[in-house]
Amino acid sequence: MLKQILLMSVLMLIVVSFATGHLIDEKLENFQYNAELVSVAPIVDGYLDDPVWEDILPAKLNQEIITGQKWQDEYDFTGSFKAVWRSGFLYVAIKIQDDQFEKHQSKLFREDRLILYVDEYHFHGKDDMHRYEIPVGIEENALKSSLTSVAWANDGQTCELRFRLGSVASKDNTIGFGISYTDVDNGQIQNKIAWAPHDYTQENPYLPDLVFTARINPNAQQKLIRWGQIKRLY
Ligand SMILES: [Ca+2]
Ligand SMILES: [Ca+2]
Ligand SMILES: [Ca+2]
Repeated sequence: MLKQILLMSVLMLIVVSFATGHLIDEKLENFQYNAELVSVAPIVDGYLDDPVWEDILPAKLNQEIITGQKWQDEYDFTGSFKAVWRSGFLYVAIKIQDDQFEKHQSKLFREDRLILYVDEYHFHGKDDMHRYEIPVGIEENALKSSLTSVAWANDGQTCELRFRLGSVASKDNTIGFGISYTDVDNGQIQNKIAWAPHDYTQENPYLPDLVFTARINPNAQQKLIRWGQIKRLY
């Protein structure tokens, strides 16, 4: 019985620390991305010409998370992402410029790659969440995980991702979300550049917030026009 009580209180402690987790880290306060609900989902083909991306604000990958310094070297790397949601899916568009792309190497650690974290239940700890390592130019479809599609275009300079999140993607809900680029130049890791606040490093166990926002009514019946159909008319 005592054992059970002890176990219960340990569990309670864990739940409480998870629940207040996002308040622990001051750097991450007021740092979030608002993913907006859209009436037409983008086509996940790697090309960012879907009309839906035009009105969406980008967030920059400009924090070096090995040193904790602000990333300044735009010749070496620049990157940004946008995100929207629709019908239980989160869509992410990524733009990358790298002075030296390292693709299709025999070893993953020699490849330029994106690292994404998705914490659907907003625990804000990196230990128990989905982590995706996506080498530049490597496409995936129908993955077993919640990341269902990965598509690249423009020689690895643009990428689109689709996550199946079900009811987690609903108005005003918040998830933990991390995105960074591991820049390998000359066969060696040079930098890890993330979307993160100033002073943030990879040792930080907490993730920034991504909030599902909706200016349009998520339940209104929308006439679904796929951008792919529009594209074929041109
Ligand atoms: Ca597209
Ligand atoms: Ca580079
Ligand atoms: Ca590189």
